[in-house]
Amino acid sequence: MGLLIDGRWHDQWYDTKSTGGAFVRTEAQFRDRVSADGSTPFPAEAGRYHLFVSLACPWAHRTLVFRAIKGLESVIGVSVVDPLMLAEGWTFTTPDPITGASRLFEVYTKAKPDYSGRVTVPVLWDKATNRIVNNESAEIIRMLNGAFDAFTDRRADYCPPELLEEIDRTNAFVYDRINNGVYKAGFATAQDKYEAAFDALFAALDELDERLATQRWLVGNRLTEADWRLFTTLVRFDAVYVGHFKCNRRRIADYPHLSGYLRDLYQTPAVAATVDFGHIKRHYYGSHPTINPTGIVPKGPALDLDAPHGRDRLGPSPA
Ligand SMILES: N[C@@H](CCC(=O)N[C@@H](CS)C(=O)NCC(=O)O)C(=O)O
Repeated sequence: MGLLIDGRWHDQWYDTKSTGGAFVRTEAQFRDRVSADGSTPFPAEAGRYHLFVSLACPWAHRTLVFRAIKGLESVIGVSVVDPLMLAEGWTFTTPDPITGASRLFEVYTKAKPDYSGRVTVPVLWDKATNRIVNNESAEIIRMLNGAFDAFTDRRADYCPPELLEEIDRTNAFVYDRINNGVYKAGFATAQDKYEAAFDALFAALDELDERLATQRWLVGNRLTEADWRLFTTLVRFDAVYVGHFKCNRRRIADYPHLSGYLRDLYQTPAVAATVDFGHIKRHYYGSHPTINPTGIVPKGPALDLDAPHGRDRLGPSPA
């Protein structure tokens, strides 16, 4: 775990001292866009763009879900980093064939030799210019949703304009309380910061469970981006966040509606193949020695995400 300063790697853990024990996520720095109409320096093309992901990371997982549900597997390539993130940050088990890098920070310095900041996944890479287009998952999934429709027959729009405002509002709530909420609980180094994140997280899960009692999806009674952004946290919850991040008031399996909702999303065509519990568990339990010094990976829990979800009666199935 570390970061680049003026293009040089420094091995250091997150600084929570300056924030009284609270974990504060930093902003991604590469924020360009791929455009369908060529209005940006990165026009949509088949075979030109490449994703660097960890199968463990919930933010990177969003981009894999969108690549899968939009049928872009042959349009956008993927390199997967090793599950463990230790002294050199994310590394490749064997050198990456696209860039020749053996550590993800080399991909960042190839794009920007004097880069300063965290070296995070996901990364959307442009093979034509050897540049990073974007390293913010929220923006990458918007591009995958809309910019590559000329290259796929799966053109469902997960951010329809008439629902955008409500999607953005739901995303902001889910991001703060749930997606980032589990990290705020897990990476806190002060009891009060942990408890505040814990309370906010479970209040939000209770609220969503109630909402999902009468509707199949979070927004507008159709499957949208908001559901996928919640999915990547829910699917890790019982396997990792309950134990490793101490988010243990209850499991997703104990929620009457969130549990079926999670199975519904998991069973959407092409999605289960994006979920790798081996990587997920090895990464979290093995990469945070301050939280789990032995690195022992728990064998459980037994999960059955293929069980019937019974939610068809509440709304339309995915397009
Ligand atoms: N804003 C980023 C956050 C990505 C992120 O924090 N990824 C984590 C993995 S789950 C990471 O690469 N962390 C490495 C680090 O912070 O040094 C996004 O959503 O794309």
